[in-house]
Amino acid sequence: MRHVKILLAAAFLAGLATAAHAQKREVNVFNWSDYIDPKALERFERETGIHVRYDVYDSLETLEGKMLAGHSGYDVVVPTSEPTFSRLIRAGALQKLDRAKLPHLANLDPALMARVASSDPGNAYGAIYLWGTTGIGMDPVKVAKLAPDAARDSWDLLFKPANAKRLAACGITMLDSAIDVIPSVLHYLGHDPNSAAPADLADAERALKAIRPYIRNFASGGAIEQMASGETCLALDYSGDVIQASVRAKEAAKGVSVKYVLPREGAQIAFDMLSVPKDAPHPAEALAFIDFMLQPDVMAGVTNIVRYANAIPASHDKIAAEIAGDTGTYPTPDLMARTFTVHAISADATRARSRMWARFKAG
Ligand code: N2P
Repeated sequence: MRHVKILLAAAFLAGLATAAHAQKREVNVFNWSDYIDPKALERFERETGIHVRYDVYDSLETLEGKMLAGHSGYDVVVPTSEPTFSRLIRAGALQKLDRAKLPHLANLDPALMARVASSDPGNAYGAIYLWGTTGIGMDPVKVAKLAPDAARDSWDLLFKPANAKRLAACGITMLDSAIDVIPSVLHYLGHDPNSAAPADLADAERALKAIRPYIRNFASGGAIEQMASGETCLALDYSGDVIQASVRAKEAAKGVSVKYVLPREGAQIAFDMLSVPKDAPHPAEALAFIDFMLQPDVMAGVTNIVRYANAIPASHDKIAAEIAGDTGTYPTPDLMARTFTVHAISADATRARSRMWARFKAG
C-alpha cells in the first residue's frame, strides 16, 4: 500500500514537471526592426530561463494599430515617446511599471527621463531604451558630384526641388511614415512641427509634392539596405539606421560611402520607450526583460550594434570609442539644442495628415 502511494506521488510530481515544462516561462517582445543586440536576448534566456519570442515592426503606424486593437499577445513594446507612447498611455493601452521590480531603472539618466516626462508624467509607464534623431543619410561622394554647390548639412539637399532633381539620378529614399516625415517638413518650412493648421499642412503638401517625382522609393523601418548597397544616395532616415548602413558599406568595400547628417535647421529627436501593454499575458516576465535590458553592459552592447544612443551613463565607458565619439549617435550640445520633439495632435489633425500622406505618395 505504502509502495503504491509513493508511486502515485512520483507520478503526480512527474505530471507537475511536464506541466511546468509545457508552460515554460516566456516573454513576447515587439520592437523596431534592426534595434537589438542578438547576444542580449541569448544572455537573457540563459540567465533567466525565460524564452524570448521576438517580433519586429517597421513603423509607428503598425505598432499603434496593433496596440489599439488590443490582444496583441505582446508583453514588451517600444513605442516612440511622441506621438505614439503618449497616445497609448492616454488610450489606456499600457500598464504602469511596477518600480519595485525594476531596480535598474535607477541607471537611467534623470535629465533624459525628465525630457520624456512631458509625454509620461512621473515616468510611470516607460523606460528609455534608445534614442536618436531623424535626419539625412547620404553618400557624400555621389552627392558632391551631382550637386557640388549644395550645402551638405541642410534639409535643402532634399527639400529644394532643384537639388532633389539632380540627386534623383543616384536615388532618393524616404521613410514611409507620415508620423516621422511631416513634422520634419513643417519644421523646415518654419512652421510648428506640431501644427494642425490646414494652411500649414497644405504648405507641407506643396513642398512634398514638389519633390515627389524625384523620390525613387519609400522605405519602411529605415533605409539600411538601400543605403548600404548604394541603391540610394540620399534618404530621410533615422540616425542609427544610416550609421548601421555606413558600417555595412564599409565592410562590403564596394566603393559606397554613407554618412548621417543632423541638418543645421534642426531635426526631430525621438525616445523609444520600453513599456508593457495593458493586456500583456506575461507581465512579470516583461518586467524581468526590461530590468535586464537596463544594465550598463547590456545597453552598451546594444548601442555598439545598432548605433543608437542609450540613456545609461554608466554604459558609456563600455561603448566603442568611435561610436561614443560619433556626433551622429551622440550629437554635440550645439546640434542637440537644435532638436525638437513633437506632441500628439488631435485625431482630426492626424487623419488630415494621413490623407495628405496618401495623396503625396500616390504622386
Ligand atoms: C528602426 C529604428 C527606429 C528608431 N531601425 C525610431 N526612433
